[in-house]
Amino acid sequence: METNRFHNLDEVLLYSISSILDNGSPISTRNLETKEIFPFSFVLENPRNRCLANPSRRWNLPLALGELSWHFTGDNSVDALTYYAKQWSNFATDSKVLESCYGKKIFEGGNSSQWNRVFSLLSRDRESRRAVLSFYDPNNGLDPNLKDVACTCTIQFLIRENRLNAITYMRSNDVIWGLPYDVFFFTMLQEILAYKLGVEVGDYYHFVGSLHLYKRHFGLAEKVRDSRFNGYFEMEPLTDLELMDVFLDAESQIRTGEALETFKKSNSNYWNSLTDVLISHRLLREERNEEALGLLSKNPYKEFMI
Ligand code: 5HM
Repeated sequence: METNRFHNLDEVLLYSISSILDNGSPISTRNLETKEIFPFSFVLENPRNRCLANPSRRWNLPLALGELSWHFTGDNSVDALTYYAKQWSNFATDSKVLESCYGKKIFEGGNSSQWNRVFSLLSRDRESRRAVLSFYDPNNGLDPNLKDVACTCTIQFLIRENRLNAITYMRSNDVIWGLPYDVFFFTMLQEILAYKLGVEVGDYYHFVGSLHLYKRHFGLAEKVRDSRFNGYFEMEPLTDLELMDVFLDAESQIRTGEALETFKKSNSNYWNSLTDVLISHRLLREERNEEALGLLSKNPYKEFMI
């Protein structure tokens, strides 16, 4: 399909922000002013290029990992997210995120979870057109009083030429606080599913109804556009998926534990590098900067933390 193709998420961000700043229209909903373009789409050709490297943007890798863990543990309590970003409390009712808890929606239910059913469908019928994860619930989505309505409607997976492609549809996407973290999580889902199915990672397609920039981010957006940054960061290919649970346990212990020393690491370089990002994030919060820098010295994600 003819839609704008990009090699990495930094290119996507520059393109999205420039499009909104150049062609966006003023739109206000729920008393919040934005600039908007609609509809909007892009293709990310290498879904592993999912981390923003542009220093003008100061993207938060620990938050992306915190959200990944929150989704994979099927949690919906907001505390696990506000530890990384206070803004998440705006989405919560009685300390729960009721609609944007994507992980709970797709992983809950054991063998009959959406995730497991999508996996078995594609295992049995490789070229199926039915492998769709659904996040949007019309019963809640159309209620004008809800604080939180799922912004992501569906993700479809298609195996073509032995590559797993992912196609996301979002009704609404905030280009600063939403898009980079959404693409991070959805492309991780894509890579994890490809790994389980034993196929290559294909392209990632992102379709959005309303792509918008909030007024509070106009200055930041101009800074990013004017940076004309052309670097990027490629995450290493996923390995040792069976050890992801050790990473998820570590995330919880690092976030909630009294002492940092109590968590367990696995034997996997892939997951240990990410665990060290979370440990150093906590050390930096506690102003134990030297220890954090020591831990990060050989870490591939070091540039996101200093
Ligand atoms: O009025 P609306 O329900 O669209 O407001 C939700 C805001 O959160 C929008 O700016 C939406 O784009 C953003 N958002 C996002 O970008 C929210 C979620 C959570 O579902 C998300 N990405 N994943």
